Amino acid sequence: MSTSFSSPELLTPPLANPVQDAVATAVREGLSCTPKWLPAWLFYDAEGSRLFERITTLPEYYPTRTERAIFAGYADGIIDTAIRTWQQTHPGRSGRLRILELGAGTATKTGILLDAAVRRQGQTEYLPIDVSESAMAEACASMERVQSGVIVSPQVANYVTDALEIPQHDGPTMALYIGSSIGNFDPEEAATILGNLRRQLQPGDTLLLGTDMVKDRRKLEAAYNDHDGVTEAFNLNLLRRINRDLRANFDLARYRHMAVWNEERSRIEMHLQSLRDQIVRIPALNASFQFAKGETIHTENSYKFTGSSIASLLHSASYAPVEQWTDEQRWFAVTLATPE
Ligand code: AVI
Repeated sequence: MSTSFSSPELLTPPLANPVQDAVATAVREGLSCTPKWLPAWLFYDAEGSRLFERITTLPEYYPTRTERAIFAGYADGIIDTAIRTWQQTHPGRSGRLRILELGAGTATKTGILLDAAVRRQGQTEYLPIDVSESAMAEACASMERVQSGVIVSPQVANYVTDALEIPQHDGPTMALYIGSSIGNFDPEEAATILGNLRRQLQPGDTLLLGTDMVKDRRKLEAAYNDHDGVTEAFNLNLLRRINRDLRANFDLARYRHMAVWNEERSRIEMHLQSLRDQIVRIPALNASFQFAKGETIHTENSYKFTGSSIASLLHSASYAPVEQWTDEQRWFAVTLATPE
């Protein structure tokens, strides 16, 4: 059961900034639903971003290192195929490949592809697009420090909610959406994000999509229930963030982290489960929310893919697959696709 009720006697001053406004709207909406849920972007305050970086290095969390190994093994082939795809629609023309990325990349992963592009053509332009100005500044600084021959042109924009505007270019563009970030969206939202990007791409341009694949349940669940409790801390940090941003009084000791494989929907679901009946006050919303013992807040979906679900996602956003690279166990796939 969930109830929210307002307490007019506790009117508090308005929130300080647009991020807090967005947090307030999301929390009010999500905690008023049955079942309760919160959007996964709320994870990524400074502490949440730090915890996510730690997750990517955990022994149980195989996606980051598996994707990185695919890039390390096939970067030259990926760059070659992207250029060849463009040349097939522009016979006799040449032009430098530029690399665009949805989200601010890391030098350790995106850097492998940038290096391969620089090896092939001397220099390359890199256009990261991210909603967070600070994440972008950090990413650009590290990228320019490590990569010679890379010209970084960052753009701050919300590619999930807003249409994109990419500067014109006389040559191929390869757009990266890697790290299985697409997996954190429902299939309809995922098709919208790829469709918005698709409208900015020219014939012969390419999308490089990184997707985590369906595999043994134990392997999947272990990746989200690590031994050191880093994913648990990442999940619970959401409540700490709400306490800070909205002056709420969540007691973190009264919730437990849960991550389970939902086979029917092909996704890992993360939840925070209330360990007792309790009421949480959120003064910035003038509201209280009731939790029954055992009730959960659904905090994240992480979809896992098969060859055919990748093909149908691409098709739903009007892309045709060109080539795919995977690791030996087929735990992770990197697919190059072009506008249909
Ligand atoms: C960012 N994203 C692809 C991660 C994932 O695996 O879905 C976020 C994450 N959540 C818990 N662990 C990692």
